[in-house]
Amino acid sequence: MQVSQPARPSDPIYRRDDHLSQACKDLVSSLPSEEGWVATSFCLYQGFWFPTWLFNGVLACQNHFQAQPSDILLVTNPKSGTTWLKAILFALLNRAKYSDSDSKQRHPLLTQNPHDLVPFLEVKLYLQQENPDLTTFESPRLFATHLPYSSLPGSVRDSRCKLVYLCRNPKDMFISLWHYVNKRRAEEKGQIPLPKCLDKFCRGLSPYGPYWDHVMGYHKASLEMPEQVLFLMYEELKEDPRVHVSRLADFLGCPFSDEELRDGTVEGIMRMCSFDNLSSLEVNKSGKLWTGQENQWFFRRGKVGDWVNYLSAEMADKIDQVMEEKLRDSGLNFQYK
Ligand code: PAP
Repeated sequence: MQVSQPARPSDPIYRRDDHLSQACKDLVSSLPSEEGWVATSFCLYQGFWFPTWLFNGVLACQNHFQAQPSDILLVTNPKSGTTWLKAILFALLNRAKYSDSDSKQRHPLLTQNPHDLVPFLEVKLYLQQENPDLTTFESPRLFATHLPYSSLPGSVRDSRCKLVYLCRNPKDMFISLWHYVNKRRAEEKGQIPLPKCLDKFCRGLSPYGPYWDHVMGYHKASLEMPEQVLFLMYEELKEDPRVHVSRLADFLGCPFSDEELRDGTVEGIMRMCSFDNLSSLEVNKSGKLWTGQENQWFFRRGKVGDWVNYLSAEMADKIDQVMEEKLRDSGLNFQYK
């Protein structure tokens, strides 16, 4: 197993892989591996690059998660707007509970980070425990995952539960990832150089990458099974939240009533989940996740097109070209350049 840096007991879990079970160690050592972006390496598993520290969670989730038909799974490639969509889905599904002004003030999103309200399967529940007890989750259960479509636990496809996929312009996603990775690296390692990262990204070497295969897997599934998979784009959600949050509500079988459409319920959800609101809350300024990551790392700028501040024209072209080549024939194109 290739590990870029020996683990220290004080390192957070995402910089170590000494917690891996023997079965995971055996698997990982049999897989092609490459230097990771933070500390542990990436391993090519089922056609995608996974950070090795996650393998306990990935395998346990694939082996043990039993999806129910009423489950809702939020899926993203990292840095595509996961935190935002977690907040929106939570607020949407629980809107009846927090509709009057008293209960609005007790809204869980005001005091808890969206990652604590909507847990990841392989990055939390199945990483903490091999077979966690999920019976305390109320139906419809709301979970998140970054797993590629082809690597989802079999029960997800068999149960026909709902999947909501959020996709983001690859250049903004890449820049967001680069910033985030730098926060997770040990101080003495310094920043990972942007050109080095770009080169890896364009070779498909990013967490859960290749990015294009991740996106295409869910896009294809959404075309084949529109009742089961909804494909959304971060930029469209920003541009026209009313339309896309309504689409989301329709897809989940909880459409907005005429009264809700008139009384500003949709706008209220978007206000609650806005970058400005969430990032200004004390919990998101000072809190931490179970992994030790700071909640504020999930709120950087939340803008469309921020990549222009970091990528040269040549670097941007490199991403455009690889995306164009890989997505040709897929029917999917990123209008938000
Ligand atoms: P994850 O996949 O690791 O959970 P994710 O939430 O997808 O992370 O990525 C964070 C990005 O979403 C950040 O983008 P940026 O680096 O380009 O700024 C973050 O700012 C953005 N984000 C977080 N919350 C919101 C929000 N409420 N509205 C819009 N964007 C948001």
